[in-house]
Amino acid sequence: MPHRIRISDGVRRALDERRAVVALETTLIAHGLPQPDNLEVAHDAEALVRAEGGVPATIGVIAGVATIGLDEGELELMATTSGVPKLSARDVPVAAALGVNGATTVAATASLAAQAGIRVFATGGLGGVHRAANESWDESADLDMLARTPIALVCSGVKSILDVPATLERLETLGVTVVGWRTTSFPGFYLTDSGRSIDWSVASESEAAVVIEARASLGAGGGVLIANPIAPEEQLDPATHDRVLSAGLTALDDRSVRGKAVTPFLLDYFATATGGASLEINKRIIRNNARLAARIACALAGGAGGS
Ligand code: PSU
Ligand code: MN
Repeated sequence: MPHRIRISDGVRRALDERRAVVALETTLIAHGLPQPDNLEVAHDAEALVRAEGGVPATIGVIAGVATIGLDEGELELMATTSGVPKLSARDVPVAAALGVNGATTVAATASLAAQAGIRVFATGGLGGVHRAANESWDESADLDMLARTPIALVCSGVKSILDVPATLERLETLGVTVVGWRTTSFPGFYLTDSGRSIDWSVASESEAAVVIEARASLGAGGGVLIANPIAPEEQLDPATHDRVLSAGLTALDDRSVRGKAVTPFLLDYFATATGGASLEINKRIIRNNARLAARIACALAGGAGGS
């Protein structure tokens, strides 16, 4: 049998020693951010996890092997090779069979991380329900995977290019535990507050760890979403945000952009229309979430979750 999953030595050791490990995804590197910012952020996220005493496990598919803990060369490959396919969970087996490289989405990364025994995962934004999904049926596999996978995902909500209220409804239906980091306002990625509220918040890393532990102990399986907003003074100016979003959605319609191309188109539209401001916020969000995820993983590893 070929080896389908490879765990790097460093990550393997950390897991054996029950140290804090944080999973990181590669779709945001290969498809979510432009060069050279993508590689810079990938490095920063790993360094921030290490600075908190954790071990980063960036996940992707390398020559058909699902790799937990990419090395420097593999990270560079994800960031600089054009045409690396975006792999959701359903695509990973095909990439494995064909022996190709691929960047893993939240859904694919969460599934692989949990299989390796990793409990905490950081990203920028979760995939969600697209606008007009009632006609297109376009809902990210991230949501269903989070419902089925025992992992805690630290993110800053979903981008406003998606349907935020519908995404929250689906998370409820799917039984994903959602808690805000020191807030009951659901973050709106570029914005501190999406305008939607959530029921629960946690006030500390150890409180987050206790929620994660409780979810695991109660035997329901499934994941926890920890929603970490960008600070109000660092968010995109809300008026600018609203203006760019509505212009971007119009441009989308005018040019009949659909399917997988929607997100890259709108992200690029935002970056251009805000003179790069949205990109800087995107990068900051990923760094913040990596740092918080590491702190929570340390609290879990240190027994703050009780076990
Ligand atoms: N949201 C972002 N940036 C991203 C993504 C989501 O703000 O790069 C990526 C993540 O990897 C996520 C994926 O898992 O897009 C969702 O894609 P889809 O909607 O095709 O499931
Ligand atoms: Mn989709």
